[in-house]
Amino acid sequence: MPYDPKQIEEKWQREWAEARVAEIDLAKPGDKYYMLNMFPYPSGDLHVGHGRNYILGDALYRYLRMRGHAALNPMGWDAFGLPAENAAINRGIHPRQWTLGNIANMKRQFMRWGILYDWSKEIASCEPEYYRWNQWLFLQLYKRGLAYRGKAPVNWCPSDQTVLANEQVIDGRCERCGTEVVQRELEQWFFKITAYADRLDDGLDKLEHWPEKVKVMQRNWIGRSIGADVDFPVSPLGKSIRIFTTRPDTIYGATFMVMAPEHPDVRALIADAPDREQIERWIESVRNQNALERQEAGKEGRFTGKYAINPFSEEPIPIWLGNFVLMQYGTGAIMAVPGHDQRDFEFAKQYDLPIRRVVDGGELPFVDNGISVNSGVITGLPTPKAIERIIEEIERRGIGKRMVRYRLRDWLISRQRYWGAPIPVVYCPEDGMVPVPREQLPVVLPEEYRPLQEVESFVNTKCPKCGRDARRETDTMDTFIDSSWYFLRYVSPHDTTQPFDSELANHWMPVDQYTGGVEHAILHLLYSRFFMKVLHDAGLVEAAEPFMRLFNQGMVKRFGQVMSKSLGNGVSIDELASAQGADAGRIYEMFIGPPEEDVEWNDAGLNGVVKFLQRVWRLVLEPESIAAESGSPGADVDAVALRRKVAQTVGKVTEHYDELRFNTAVAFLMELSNTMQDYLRGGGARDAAWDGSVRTLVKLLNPLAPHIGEEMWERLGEKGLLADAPWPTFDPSDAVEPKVVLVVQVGGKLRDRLEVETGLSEADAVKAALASEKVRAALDGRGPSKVIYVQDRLINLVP
Ligand code: ANZ
Repeated sequence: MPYDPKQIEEKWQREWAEARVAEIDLAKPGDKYYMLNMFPYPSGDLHVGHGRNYILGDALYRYLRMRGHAALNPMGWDAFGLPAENAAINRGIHPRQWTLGNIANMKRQFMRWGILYDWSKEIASCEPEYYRWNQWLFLQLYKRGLAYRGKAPVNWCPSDQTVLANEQVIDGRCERCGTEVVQRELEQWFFKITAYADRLDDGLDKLEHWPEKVKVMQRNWIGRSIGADVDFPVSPLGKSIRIFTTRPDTIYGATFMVMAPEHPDVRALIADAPDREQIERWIESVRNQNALERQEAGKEGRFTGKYAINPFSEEPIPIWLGNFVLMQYGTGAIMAVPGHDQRDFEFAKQYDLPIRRVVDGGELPFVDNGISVNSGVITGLPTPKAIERIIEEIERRGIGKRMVRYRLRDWLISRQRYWGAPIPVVYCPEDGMVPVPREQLPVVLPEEYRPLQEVESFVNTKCPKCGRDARRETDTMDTFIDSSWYFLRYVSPHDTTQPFDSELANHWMPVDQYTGGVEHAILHLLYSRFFMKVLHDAGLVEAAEPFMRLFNQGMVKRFGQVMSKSLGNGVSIDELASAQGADAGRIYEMFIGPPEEDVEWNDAGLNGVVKFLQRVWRLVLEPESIAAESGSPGADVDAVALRRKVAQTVGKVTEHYDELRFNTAVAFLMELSNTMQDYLRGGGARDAAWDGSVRTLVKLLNPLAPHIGEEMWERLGEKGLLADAPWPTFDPSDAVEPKVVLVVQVGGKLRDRLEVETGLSEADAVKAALASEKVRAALDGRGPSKVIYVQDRLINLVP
C-alpha cells in the first residue's frame, strides 16, 4: 500500500483525542516543562503563516514527551477585543457567537494539523469564569494603590468612539478605521506600571534566554535615564523653574532654557509680553499637533522675553518655548546646552543663540564624553566623574537632586467598548467610588451589545455599601490585561474560588519555553512581567518573571509579502492538509528555513517533502522494493557504517531539537534516509542493525510527522502509541568516524602520512595536508596550483 495521508491522518487524530494523550495531571510530580504558544486572537481561520508558530510548539512538545518530561502544553483564546465587536456589528451577530464560532473552527484546524494540546485546560478570556478573575486582580491592584483614576489627554477616535493606546495610533490615524485621531482630556483608569519601572528594567538582566533584540526594545520602552533635576531661578516669576538633565556636567554651557509650550508656568511668563497673542496662537497650533507631527514640524520656538539665572555660571539666560520639549517627559523644561546637544545646537543656530564649549574632545556640537573645561569645580574632570561631582555640588547647595526618570508611562487600561471585562467599580452619590466586593464578582456583561454607558440595565445598580441607587463604571478593560496572566490560569482553569492555585503555580511557573510573534516584544511581555511582579509581591506566586525562554518565530511570506487574509496571499491550512497532508505541511513549515527567520513559501519545496515521506514509508514498510531498485548506491554502506550513521543522527537531531533548529534536523533525517537507501541497494541484510535504524528513523521523525509515524509504528508491530515511546539513545563510541592513513605528496613525492577521518572532503584534506610542517617545507611558500585527491587514500599537491 503506498503512503496516503488521507487514509491515516484522521485516524490518528481520533486516536490521540480519544486517548487524551496530552492531558496532564498537574498535581503529579515529574520533570516539569511548561511550554506555551501565545494564545491566539480567534479571528476565525488559520493559514500556514500562523501554522509555523503552532507546529514549532507541537514539534517541541512531542519531542519533550518522548524525552520523558512531564510537559504541559495548553491552549486558549484571547477572545475579547475590538475586532470581534466590529465584525459582529457588521454581520449583525453577537460578538460572543462570532467568537465562539471562530474558536470552534480554529480548534478543528489545530486538530487537523495533529497538534496536541491539553484541551482539558482550555480557557477563553471572554467567559465570565475567566474575566471574573481579571476583575479580582483589578481589585488587588486597586487595594495596593496600583489602579487609579486620572484625567489624561487621550487619543480619541471619533469614528470608533473610543480611546486608543499610543500604539493603536499609526501616523496620527486610528489603526483600525484610519480616521484621524484627536486629543481629549478624559477620566481614565490607569495601572501604575511606572512603580515597577526599575524592577522591570533590572529583571531583564536575568533573562539570559531571551533574544537580545527583545530586551533592547523593552529597555528602550522603559527608557531609564539617570541625571539630575536642577532649579533655575526666574526673578519675574518670583520662583524657580526646574529642569531635568542627563548631563549636569554641562551646566556651565547652558546658554538658554527651553520649556514645553504646555508648561503650567508659561502663562505667567508671557502675561505681559507685547507679542503675547502671537505666542498664544503659536502655542495653540503646537498643542494640536500629535507627537509625530510635532517631530516632523522641525524645531520651532518663541522667546518669552524673560530670563532665568544659570545657577553655576550666574549669567542671565533667555527663556524660550520649544516644540521639541515634551511636557510628558522629565519636568517639561530643559537647560539648553548647544555646544553638546544636537537638538539644542540646531535650535541655537536657527535663533542665533550663544554656543559655548564646556567639554573638550571634538568639534562642536560634541555630544560624547570628554574632559570638562570652563566649568568651575569640575574643570579637568572626565565626564562620568564630572557628573558625580556636580550632582554633589547641586545637592550641597540645595538647588536640585540626583534623579532617575523613565520614558515608561502608566498603563491606560480604560476602553469605552462593549466586548471586554467590565471594570468592577460602582459610583454612589453617598459613598463615592466603591469597588465591587469579591462575592459580587463577576460583573457580567449584559446581553445587549452596545457601549456599556448606553445599556441602562447595566448602568443602574445598587451601591454595595449603602444599598442606594448607584451607577456602574462603564469602561471595560484593555484586553492586554487578559493576556497578562492567562499563563497562570492554565494551572487552575476550573477553579471557582481563586484565579490560580499558588502551590500549583509555584510548581509550574515560570513558563519554560514561550513562543510567539515578535510583534509582542514590548507591550504584552512587559505587562505580563509587571503582573507577575505584582502577584509575586502579593505573595501569590514565588517566581518574579513569567517566561524563562522566549522564542520569536519568523514570518511566512508569499509573493514577497507577509501572509495575511487581507492581502489574499494566504495558504489555507485546510486545503494544504487535504491535498498534501498535514505531515508534509508540518515538515515543510519547519524545513523552510531557520525558525527565527522570515521565509518565502514555495509550493515546489512542499512537493519535495511529500517525496521524502513517500521514500521513508517505503524504507520502513517496503524495504524489498527499494533493495530491488535499479539505481546504484551512492556509497558503500555496511552494517557498521549504518549503525554509525544512526548514532550520529540521533546525536545531531537531539541537539538541534533542543535548540529549536528543526530545519537542520530535517536535513539530518534526509541524510539518514539516503544512507539507509544505499545500505539496501548495496545488498545490506535486514538484520538487527537495519531494524534499529528503521525504528530510530521513525522516532526521530515523529515530532515533525506524527501521523505517518504512528502508522508506521503500528505496522512495524510495535505496541502502544509512538507519542509515548521513549526517545532513542545512542552509544557515543558508535558515532566515531574510523580513521584512515592519508598519503600526502608534494609534486608526486611522498612527504607525510596523516591519520584522518574517513570520507574527508577535498577542501578538508587540503587543509589537513597544509597543516603538516613537512608539507609546508616542501612547498616552500608556493601554493598548490593543482590538487589530486583520492578520498581516504592519497592527496598530491602540485606546486
Ligand atoms: C542638558 C543636556 C546637555 C542634555 C547635553 C543632553 C546633552 P534622555 O536620555 O532621553 O532621558 N530633555 C529633558 N527633558 C526633556 C523634555 N521634556 N523634552 C525634550 N527633551 C528633554 O534625555 C534627557 C535629555 O533630554 C536631558 O539632558 C535634556 O537635555 C533633554 F550635552 O540636558 B539634556
